[in-house]
Amino acid sequence: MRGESSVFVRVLAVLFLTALALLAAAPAGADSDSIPDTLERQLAERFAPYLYLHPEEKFYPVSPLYVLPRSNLMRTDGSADGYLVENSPTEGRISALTDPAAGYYSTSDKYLNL
Ligand SMILES: [Ca+2]
Repeated sequence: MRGESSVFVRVLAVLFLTALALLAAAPAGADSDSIPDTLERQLAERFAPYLYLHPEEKFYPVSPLYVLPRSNLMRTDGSADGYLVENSPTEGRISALTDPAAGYYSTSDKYLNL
């Protein structure tokens, strides 16, 4: 019994090392990683989320890159409205603001005419 489990562990180890070798030898693909691009596409298609919108929905999802240039970067100062930090912030500017306690927020109603 003990010998059987030892063989099983060896087989698993060989399979694992073979899988690692196959991944390492896989074509890099256009993005230069070790995962074949066709597999990436298949996984993306298989697990892509479905988005169902109500037939009367007025506001459709848009890219953040569309909204950012039409928004204001604001910061709280204890008042009800806060203050303007920057018009049309870039994604680089927004991604640098990593402290949630700093009180930054965005408004876009002025530019999107909501
Ligand atoms: Ca790839």
